[in-house]
Amino acid sequence: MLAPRSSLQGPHVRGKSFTTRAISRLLLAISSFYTCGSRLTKDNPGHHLETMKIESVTLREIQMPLVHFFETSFGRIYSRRILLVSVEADGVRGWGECVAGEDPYYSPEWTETAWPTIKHYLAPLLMQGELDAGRDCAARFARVRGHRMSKAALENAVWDAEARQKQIPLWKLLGGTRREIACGVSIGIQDSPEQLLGKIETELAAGYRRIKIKVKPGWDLNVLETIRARWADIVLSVDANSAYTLDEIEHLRKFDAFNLLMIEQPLWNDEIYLHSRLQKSLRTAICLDESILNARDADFALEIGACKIINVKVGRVGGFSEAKKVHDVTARHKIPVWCGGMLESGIGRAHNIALSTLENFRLPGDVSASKRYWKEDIIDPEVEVRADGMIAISDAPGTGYHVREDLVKKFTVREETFRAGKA
Ligand code: OSB
Ligand code: MG
Repeated sequence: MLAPRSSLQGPHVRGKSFTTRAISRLLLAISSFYTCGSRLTKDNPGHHLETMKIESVTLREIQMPLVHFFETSFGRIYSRRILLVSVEADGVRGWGECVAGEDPYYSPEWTETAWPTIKHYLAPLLMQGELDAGRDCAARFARVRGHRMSKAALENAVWDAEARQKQIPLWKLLGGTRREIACGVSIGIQDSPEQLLGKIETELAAGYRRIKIKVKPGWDLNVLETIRARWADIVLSVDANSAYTLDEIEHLRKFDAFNLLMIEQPLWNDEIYLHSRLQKSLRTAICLDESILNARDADFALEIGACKIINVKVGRVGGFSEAKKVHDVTARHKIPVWCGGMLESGIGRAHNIALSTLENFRLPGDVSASKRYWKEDIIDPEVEVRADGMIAISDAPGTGYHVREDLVKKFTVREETFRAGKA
């Protein structure tokens, strides 16, 4: 649109017929609209600039032992099997992490479904022709139903590459504004309440701004009693990972006695409506995690009063573009969101940090320091949380964290590369 504008400004425009001049004016108006548009998006550069060609996708499985086991209402794990993807586009490399678990317990997707889904469907779709930007991936993948964590791994790698290509921070490309983000911790079910108290003590001393504990029948009210007896005022929440049913409503009402910031996903993972029934009889805010798979779900949940807070996990909703939409829906409903975690390596963690800079991420996320999970994380620097419980946001291009390919290589147990045109 710039070319017509400069020619319209030339002398040859004068002396043309009325109609030609009217058309010229119209073109001028349109072109200055676009010029103005570019100026308005200066903080969000790169819109309608260049395209990207994804030349190859590399899939790797890494295995990393956790520093401490992690137990939820669906089981305990000691180490992680993580799928990493990297994409090559016009000489830059972008990284993404698939947050699917080792088992199909948190979600139907798991490590072994993600690999062939990416290999046979998503990677070939991604390499078909050019892309404008990371935000175009969702439409590319639309024909494949579900498999959101696999889609997110690829889409986020493209956003990562796009930010590096444009030499701007990923958080800015996403539309973030925060220069530091607040951190909480998620503490799993332990062998004993004493062990749990010890963990909480450590995390409070480290400065974390919100403690979340995992609960299930038999490890809930008794544990909350013990915690509140010791720390009456800390910001505390619980996550049930769908461990209860509506028959336990009287039991769940007893959680109201503990001044909790929220109760996360108390009921079925695939239910929203029944949470609205529960929310009506609880004072404690319900936060939905597993139930929210996209922005429509969030809109529905908020419209019927199924929750007062939403946990956004970029993998669960299928990538950064859908996560942004969920964020925008919640802002419209004036309810806060926070960024959930999936025991990510540094690559997924860095992406969670970038997402958490969006305005409506108003509560501390499950975005905590690398050293809580790993003896050695695969990024440099590792994610560090300051003594005031905040993570400082880097101004460096991309995520601001460098992927340590030597360590990735050391932890890799299988690897495969797919190239454009060879699907
Ligand atoms: O429900 O938030 C959850 C970990 C795996 C699966 C589900 C959940 C979690 C966590 C851990 O709570 C959060 C973290 O990464 O620290
Ligand atoms: Mg949860």
